[in-house]
Amino acid sequence: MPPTLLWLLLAFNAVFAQETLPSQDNVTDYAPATNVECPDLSTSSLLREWSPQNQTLHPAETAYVDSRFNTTIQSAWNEWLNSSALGYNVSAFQGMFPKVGIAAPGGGLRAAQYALACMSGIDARNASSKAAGTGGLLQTASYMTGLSGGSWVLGSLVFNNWPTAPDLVYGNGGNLSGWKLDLPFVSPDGDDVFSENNQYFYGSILWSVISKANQGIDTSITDPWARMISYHFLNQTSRDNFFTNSTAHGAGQLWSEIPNIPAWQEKTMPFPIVVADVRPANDNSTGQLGLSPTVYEITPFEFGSFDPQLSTGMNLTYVGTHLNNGKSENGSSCVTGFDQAGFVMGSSASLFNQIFDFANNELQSFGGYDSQDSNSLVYVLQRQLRSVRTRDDDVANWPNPFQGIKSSTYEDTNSTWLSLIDGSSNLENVPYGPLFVKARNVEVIVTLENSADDPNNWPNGTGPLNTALRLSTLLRATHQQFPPIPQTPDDWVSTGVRQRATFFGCDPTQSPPEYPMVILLPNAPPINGDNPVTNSATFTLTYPLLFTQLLMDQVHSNTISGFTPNANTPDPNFGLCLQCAAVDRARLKTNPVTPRSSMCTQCFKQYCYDPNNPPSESELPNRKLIFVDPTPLGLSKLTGFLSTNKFKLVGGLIGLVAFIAIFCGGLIWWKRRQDRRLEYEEVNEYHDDADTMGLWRGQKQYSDLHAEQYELQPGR
Ligand SMILES: *[C@@H]1O[C@H](CO)[C@@H](O)[C@H](O)[C@H]1NC(C)=O
Ligand SMILES: *[C@@H]1O[C@H](CO)[C@@H](O)[C@H](O)[C@H]1NC(C)=O
Ligand SMILES: *[C@@H]1O[C@H](CO)[C@@H](O)[C@H](O)[C@H]1NC(C)=O
Ligand SMILES: *[C@@H]1O[C@H](CO)[C@@H](O)[C@H](O)[C@H]1NC(C)=O
Ligand SMILES: *[C@@H]1O[C@H](CO)[C@@H](O)[C@H](O)[C@H]1NC(C)=O
Ligand SMILES: *[C@@H]1O[C@H](CO)[C@@H](O)[C@H](O)[C@H]1NC(C)=O
Ligand SMILES: *[C@@H]1O[C@H](CO)[C@@H](O)[C@H](O)[C@H]1NC(C)=O
Ligand SMILES: *[C@@H]1O[C@H](CO)[C@@H](O)[C@H](O)[C@H]1NC(C)=O
Ligand SMILES: *[C@@H]1O[C@H](CO)[C@@H](O)[C@H](O)[C@H]1NC(C)=O
Ligand SMILES: *[C@@H]1O[C@H](CO)[C@@H](O)[C@H](O)[C@H]1NC(C)=O
Ligand SMILES: *[C@@H]1O[C@H](CO)[C@@H](O)[C@H](O)[C@H]1NC(C)=O
Ligand SMILES: CC(=O)N[C@H]1CO[C@H](CO)[C@@H](O)[C@@H]1O
Repeated sequence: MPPTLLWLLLAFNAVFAQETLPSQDNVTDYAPATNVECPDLSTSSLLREWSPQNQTLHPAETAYVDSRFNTTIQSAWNEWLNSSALGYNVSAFQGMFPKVGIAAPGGGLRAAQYALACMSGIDARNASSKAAGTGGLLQTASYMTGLSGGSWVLGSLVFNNWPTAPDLVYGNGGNLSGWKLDLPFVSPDGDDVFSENNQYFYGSILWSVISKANQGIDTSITDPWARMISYHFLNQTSRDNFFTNSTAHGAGQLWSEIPNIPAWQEKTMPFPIVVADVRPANDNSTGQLGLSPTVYEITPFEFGSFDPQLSTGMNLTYVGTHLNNGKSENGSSCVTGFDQAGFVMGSSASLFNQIFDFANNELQSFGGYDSQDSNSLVYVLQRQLRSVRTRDDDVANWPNPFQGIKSSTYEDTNSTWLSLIDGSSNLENVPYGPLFVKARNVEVIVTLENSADDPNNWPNGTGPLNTALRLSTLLRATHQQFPPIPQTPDDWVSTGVRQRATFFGCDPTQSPPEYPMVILLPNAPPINGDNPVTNSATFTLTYPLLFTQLLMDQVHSNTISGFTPNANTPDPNFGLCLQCAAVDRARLKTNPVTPRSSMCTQCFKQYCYDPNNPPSESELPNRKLIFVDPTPLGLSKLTGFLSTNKFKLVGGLIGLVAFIAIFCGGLIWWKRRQDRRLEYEEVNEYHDDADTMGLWRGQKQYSDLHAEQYELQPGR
């Protein structure tokens, strides 16, 4: 038994041994309020339904997007575009600029950092981006979507008042404390989970989750996960107060309260949307999700979907309320405060399902263990996998507000609960769906693509290809179509489009255009031939500061540089070329149509993907594909242990699984106690296990390793 894992498992006992919960703090603000008077449902509905043929946006969304477009965004375009160099008379566009959306894909902390650095490369507030001509695109965005790790950067920007990238990630010495990614998610005080500080941390997290469970709301592994995310991505947590109960650590910050944030009121932020998938109730499989289940979106106003089968939005303020046919199951009583920012981000990043599948497969594929240590590790993990699998503890539990709605088309119309899972579960790792909704009329989609598709964690088009397929089959009537792209991952690789900025959909044939312009800003090896540090593994959950700095700088440099064919130097015209791509749709709205300028025509030859004349990877020489860890001494003891034991698992994965093991045990125990109020008795069969493993057994009748150690006994 590896000592570290054992400590992790033991930590729970210590946490739960402390029975009395003092209530002097506000991490309990994580608990939703359950007995809130519902609005008068006879005059107003919490649900907004539309037909697929006649989609409507929430009026408050339209109001925000329009008024931002007419004010802030107009000046942003005028400040960004270098009209003389572009060869356009920008005034002739008469303010009919394209509507821009930005998509931040999933991929854990790599994705969050990549998206942030890439955004900094197109941010007018960054001097070098501004000088390169790329800085300014960010300010034109009407929408931004995020999924999984991409939802963390989105939520973090929004709830910290839309700061610059360096202020957000490193802190500003004032009210922003940085992401603190050098503090491990799982055990922020270091490998010794028994340390006083780690114990405080687990205690505070569990206290939050328990306060939610106390309201009678089903919790799951996503809840402690959501709380851990909040310590890094929401404000209120600094290095000084990390291990204290002196602030709420992000608890109580609600997605529906985004409109109170100053940057919203000043209209400096795009309209934020988080994407999550669902495992439908009738889907028994534990493997890959298909493309047909509903894809959900969470805006500051609604939880819902524009997928034709649902076409309904639920008032986000009341989203914890279980509705049946639009009526509260609890009469006039509703739930508020369920839409915790951390929980929204945690739901979108609820990838435990995949982790367990992955871990299970990986573990099974390791046949001959020679060390006793690895045997017991595998043994413990497998028991955890079993205990989690059957209980829906690996999903985010959302009360279904759509029960009884759209009964002829909606697959979860009979479900009381929705099992939300990671937004990438259907292989659409880029949160494109909301941006293609016809009613939103987005004309330019900027993709901060850093999906870890190939073995070196570089993207290979898997996400866009799956979205294109979903759009052209299930969503034909309700969504715009994807522009032409290489048709297989192999083609994405051989054309090189995944390794440098590429514009898709440059030459639509219809008016209005049959698809938006898609600008791809992919995670790629440094153009100068340096070793890459930006393709770290998705499950790496600790980044030493130096690592973060190198990653941010490499991404920044690639983002502002474009590429020069057959060379390792930046393209001095890339800034202008990005402007050409972003503004191109405006030409088509003038009467007569403004011809493309010669500058932009030249740019498009280099950066547009033309399916009839595809480019080649060979134009991108000397690119190094293999990740080189810039901070090898920064490895945690746990990772070190695993590498010496030759576990070829994705970095950090085991740490995460161990963490999950801890919390699942406690949560399952807690939930059962809540639900049934029965006593537990240790099963003799497991006594011996526990003894050989040296597990702590206190004076209580139960230990809290995990539920399999107990059997329900009828209450005495
Ligand atoms: C579309 O929906 C809106 C809002 O529900 C409604 O006002 C309008 O009449 C509908 N239009 C059509 C053509 O059905
Ligand atoms: C924004 O401008 C458009 C076009 O000028 C106009 O139709 C619309 O009413 C304006 N919206 C707001 C909220 O000002
Ligand atoms: C506009 O582009 C020209 C030519 O590339 C360049 O010399 C000039 O500095 C640019 N102006 C601004 C404001 O970026
Ligand atoms: C640019 O367009 C505006 C508005 O159409 C027009 O008034 C102006 O004369 C144009 N400028 C040039 C140099 O063509
Ligand atoms: C601009 O980006 C560079 C590279 O990441 C960074 O070093 C610099 O601090 C940034 N400046 C601002 C003002 O954000
Ligand atoms: C932290 O976030 C909350 C909610 O968005 C906000 O009210 C508060 O002002 C923020 N604090 C700082 C220091 O940014
Ligand atoms: C915060 O409260 C929880 C729950 O009572 C407790 O377990 C934890 O130790 C507390 N942290 C500190 C620093 O007191
Ligand atoms: C789901 O699995 C259970 C047990 O394996 C089986 O009894 C049930 O019929 C399955 N349901 C569906 C809809 O496949
Ligand atoms: C949610 O419902 C409340 C009460 O009816 C209402 O005041 C609020 O505007 C609604 N919010 C949205 C986003 O529709
Ligand atoms: C919902 O339940 C009804 C009644 O049991 C059944 O007829 C219907 O097929 C179910 N719908 C779905 C989508 O499962
Ligand atoms: C592309 O990525 C998928 C996973 O997303 C992987 O299975 C496949 O092998 C990759 N193909 C290439 C050519 O990189
Ligand atoms: C400062 C503050 O708002 N403290 C509150 C924290 O939460 C407890 C109850 O959970 C309240 O009593 C405090 O007023």
